[in-house]
Amino acid sequence: MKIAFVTGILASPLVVLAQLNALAKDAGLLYFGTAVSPGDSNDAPYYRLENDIKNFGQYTPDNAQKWDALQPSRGSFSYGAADAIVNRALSNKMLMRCHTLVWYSQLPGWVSSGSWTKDTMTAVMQTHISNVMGHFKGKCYAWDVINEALEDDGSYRNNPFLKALGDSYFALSFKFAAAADATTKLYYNDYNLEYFPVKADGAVRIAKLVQAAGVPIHGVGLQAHMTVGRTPSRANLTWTLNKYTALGLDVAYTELDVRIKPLPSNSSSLQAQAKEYEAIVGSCLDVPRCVGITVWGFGDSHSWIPSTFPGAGDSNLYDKNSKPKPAFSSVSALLASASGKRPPWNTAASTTLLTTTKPAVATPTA
Ligand code: 9MR
Repeated sequence: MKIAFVTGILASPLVVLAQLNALAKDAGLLYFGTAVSPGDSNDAPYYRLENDIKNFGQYTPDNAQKWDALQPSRGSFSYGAADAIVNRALSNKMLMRCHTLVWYSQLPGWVSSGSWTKDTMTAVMQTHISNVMGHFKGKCYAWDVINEALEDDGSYRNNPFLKALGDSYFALSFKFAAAADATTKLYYNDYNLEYFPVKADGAVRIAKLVQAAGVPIHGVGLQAHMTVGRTPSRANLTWTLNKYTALGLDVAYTELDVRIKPLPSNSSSLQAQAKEYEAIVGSCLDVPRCVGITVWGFGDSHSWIPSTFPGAGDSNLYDKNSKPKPAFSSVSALLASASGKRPPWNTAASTTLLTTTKPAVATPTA
């Protein structure tokens, strides 16, 4: 039995130890993880927490494994920054969620501005996926094979892959991924699935297309970039997660943060944020095939939010000085209260590949 809390002279407030991952595992999840960036080492208190396996058991590189970082020019692969993160995770005995292979954003110019036919795009995707996954083979617990292929209305996002291949690029990407590394979980990953049922159904459609092609897909990642005051209830979030588990898939929250607007935050917005983090983590606990939770950074000075959503911020579990916020305490308390209520995550039980008996999708020849 782990000691989760140190109480002061009075029972409240609780001073919570940094044990998110240990608590999550006791509660039956596989990990509690965080996005990491090479620059994190410049902030010593933050970096100490990041490297503490009691607090984080899984890393996702925030940018280091994106196409523009790994294959900036055609045929020339550059793995240094990503290797540093993957090797650090493995030497810390942490899991890696690897991110991401086929995504419209952070593509190098030679892909985004190229003019592609069905065959040439197929070859480019296959080369990228097989090189990258081959390089990291055996080191990634999961890969986000396709990221953000949907618009909020559930339609397919126009991108160079859709343009060249139509909706056949979904199954093709997963097919190339499965061929490159059969040891990893293959995920479709997107944002706003929590907010928009039509978008959530779009991800169901994509998963079904992949399954119908006889190609493995193991999970759907819900990014969970949330906004205080707008986060759906725990029951509503659970309902969304179950859309994917009903297809035999795992689910995970892959990029969680809950931004506050207006700033500065105050005790009431921080308390509301704590409740909303609790609803999200609670929904994962409620779904047996919810594997784990990854936050997209954990300190308010390490966040993508202020530059992307001016006027919003303070979205993380720790403040700008890496001190725990109310959301950290509420998540820790919730995980502690769930200790032993689910069996420990059984990786073997989640390896069923749901494919149909249809013949494998044909690869257009280049
Ligand atoms: O955290 C990443 C940030 O540093 C980049 O500027 C941004 C550019 O698109 O990408 C961020 O990560 C994104 C992730 O890869 C996919 N989902 C949305 C994340 C936040 O934009």
